[in-house]
Amino acid sequence: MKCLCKSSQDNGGAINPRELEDKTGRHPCFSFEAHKRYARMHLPVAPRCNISCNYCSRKYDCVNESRPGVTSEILTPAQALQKYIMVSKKVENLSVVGIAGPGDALANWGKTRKTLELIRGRDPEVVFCLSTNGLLLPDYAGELVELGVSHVTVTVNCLDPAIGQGIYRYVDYRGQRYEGLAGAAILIASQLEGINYLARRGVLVKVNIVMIKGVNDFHIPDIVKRLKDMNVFISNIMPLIPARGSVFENYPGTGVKELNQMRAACGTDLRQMYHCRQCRADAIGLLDNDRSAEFRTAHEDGGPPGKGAACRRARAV
Ligand code: CLF
Ligand code: SF4
Repeated sequence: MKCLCKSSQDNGGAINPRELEDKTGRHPCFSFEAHKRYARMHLPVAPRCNISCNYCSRKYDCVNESRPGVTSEILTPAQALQKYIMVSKKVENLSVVGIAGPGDALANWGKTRKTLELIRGRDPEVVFCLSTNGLLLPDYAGELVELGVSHVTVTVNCLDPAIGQGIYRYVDYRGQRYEGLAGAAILIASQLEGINYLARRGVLVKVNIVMIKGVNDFHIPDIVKRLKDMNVFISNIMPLIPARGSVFENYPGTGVKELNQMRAACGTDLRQMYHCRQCRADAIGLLDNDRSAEFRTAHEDGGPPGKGAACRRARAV
């Protein structure tokens, strides 16, 4: 594991502030205006996950960043490059390439890094975006900056391990499985360390929070205040969508009204995202017009959900 203590002091990383502003104006998730005009493409190269969220069903994409109930193809980095080349010729205003599962982008670091390297070799301009549960951010945040990843989303559902033990079943870390308080404490500490580092290096950080009634909803304003202090750019409070087969499958989902009330309350502290579409890990196009079905390839090597060796639980932006 790389220590981030020293390098986290500087803000002069690979990302130039003016360039970042320009990129954000073309990022459909970080800018409300941009979402009407600019398209993003997710590359599903990351099937494995290293934690177990109670709202996740491994049969579906990661609920943190993707919509439950839809499956994704899994691509190798070389296939991802080919797909990017093809899609970039056909989708107008494609400005962002994102890695959002279907598992955790950093739990599949070799594939994620290779994919970004291959695409950067072909396109020096496209904006790189990545979503993660944050467990391995202290390990890879420095490399993300070096690779030119300018926008990162981390799902942070709580700051208190006592709450986290009700949200996470286990955390696999450094070859060991941690449950309960211990697992939640490791995850939360990693998330905060990683976010701090990225924000100090000029990366724009979005934090997704899954709002779960009676579990973490009362705690969300405190999370958002802490995020503000850490210079997080925007928070995206998302509804719990009880997924069949997940621990929370019989929990009440979060209604639009209560969700928007929470967003409005937290909006006094931090910019809020209202236009998230909880998209798929292989989404392509404008947020309001997913064109992924047009581009699904015949060479997928992942097989249908639940049948591959790799975990398809993909969600957590
Ligand atoms: Fe993808 Fe996420 Fe980047 Fe956007 S999605 S990795 S930040 S490019 Fe966007 Fe989709 Fe909502 Fe995510 S609408 S689920 S917030
Ligand atoms: Fe959590 Fe996403 Fe991993 Fe599922 S895939 S356990 S939602 S981080």
